[in-house]
Amino acid sequence: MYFDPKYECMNREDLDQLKLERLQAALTRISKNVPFYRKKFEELGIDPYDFDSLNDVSRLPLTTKSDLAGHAPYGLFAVPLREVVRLHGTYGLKGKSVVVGYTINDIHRWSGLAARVLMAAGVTKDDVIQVAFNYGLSTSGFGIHYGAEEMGAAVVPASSGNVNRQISIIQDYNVTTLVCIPSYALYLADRLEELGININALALRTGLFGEEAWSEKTRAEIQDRLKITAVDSYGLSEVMGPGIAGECLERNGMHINEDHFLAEVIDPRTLEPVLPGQTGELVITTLTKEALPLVRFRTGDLTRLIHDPCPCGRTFVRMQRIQGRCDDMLIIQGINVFPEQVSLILSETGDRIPNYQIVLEREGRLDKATVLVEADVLVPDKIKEQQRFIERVKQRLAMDLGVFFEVRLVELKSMQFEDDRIVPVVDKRKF
Ligand code: DLL
Repeated sequence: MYFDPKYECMNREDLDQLKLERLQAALTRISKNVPFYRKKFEELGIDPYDFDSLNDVSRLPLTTKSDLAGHAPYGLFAVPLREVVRLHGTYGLKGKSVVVGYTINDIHRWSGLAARVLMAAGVTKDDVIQVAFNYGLSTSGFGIHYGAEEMGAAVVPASSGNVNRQISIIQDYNVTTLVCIPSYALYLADRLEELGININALALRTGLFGEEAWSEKTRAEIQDRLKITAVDSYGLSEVMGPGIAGECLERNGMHINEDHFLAEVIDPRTLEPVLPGQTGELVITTLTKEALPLVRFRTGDLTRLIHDPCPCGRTFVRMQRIQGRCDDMLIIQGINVFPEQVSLILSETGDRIPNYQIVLEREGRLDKATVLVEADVLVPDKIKEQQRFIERVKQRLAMDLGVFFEVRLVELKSMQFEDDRIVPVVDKRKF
């Protein structure tokens, strides 16, 4: 039973007491086992053994993606590697990876939380769940997969891509629940229509979506086209993966699994907490993670917390759907991409970093990414050389980032400028 009213419907006072106790235990464990944090606590005069109020959380140090990348692969782990049973990864910064690890207890908790998110979305153990997220280093596929198994549902690990195969699986396995990025759901809907498949004859009834920004308009369209209830869910690899927050059937904000994650919203410029209910950057402290516990991790995601009671009875605070990013991270086809990755690849493929611009559009339902690169001189005898350069850049982008980019050599004047400077990213997508 993963709808766990004992926790999910706890009264605020008891919940805050539980969070405080878990935070105290986490901080003492972290201070003992992670030199990076021990040093930070000492510098800030924080005694983790004497931390007795949730109001003091804003005194704790913030953690950034760069901290994780700077200590990669295992420098921030709080357990020895022999206790780690799973590793996933995501891009750090400055060409480095972030490695995230889990003990067996972490995996059990993660599965339980992913199951909770699925159940809040109305999924039951009688459902057949098609997971069309990436499996592999990404946390997305495995996170939901284990959650689905944990709650006793039947899970089909379809993984992403190959729309016709996805459709055959939906039909042949009597799939009731689709899990993917929202733009892909609309792509599937288009393809189903093109193939003349009667949606009403399918067993689909629920969709759990996430990994990229979407809107109420997109939700309405998915629900209407696929005849399902479409529910939003949120997570990020550094903190755990999917399972951090998810909507209930009220579909008015995602309940944060507060018994395992302490959420705050800060102003990304001043780093001070915003007033209750205001929009800012979501910051998360893990309360129960063993292998890679994080203190006040800056997610880069913009949202606001909704404290009003939810008619579903869950008392966990809700976060509004993600409003955007406060850094330059792009999400293309559900994959996180930093412009600096593109610049690094361009510099490694040529002999310097050329002037370039990333252009993002929607082609049909899916994201289309193009890199415009300034061509030195478009002279006929250089055409072959330029063609080779384009192919090499395309290949590197696809292999290193997992995203297919068009690459076009253009004259500088055809790029978009603002105040005499090239706009690094022109995002024409509408969510
Ligand atoms: O996207 C984990 C996940 C998978 C969440 C499946 C939900 C469903 P990452 O690849 O590390 O992990 O990407 C994390 O994706 O910081 C957000 O910017 C974005 N993101 C995740 N969920 C949503 C959402 C997974 N529901 C980054 N709406 C996060 C908007 C989302 N953006």
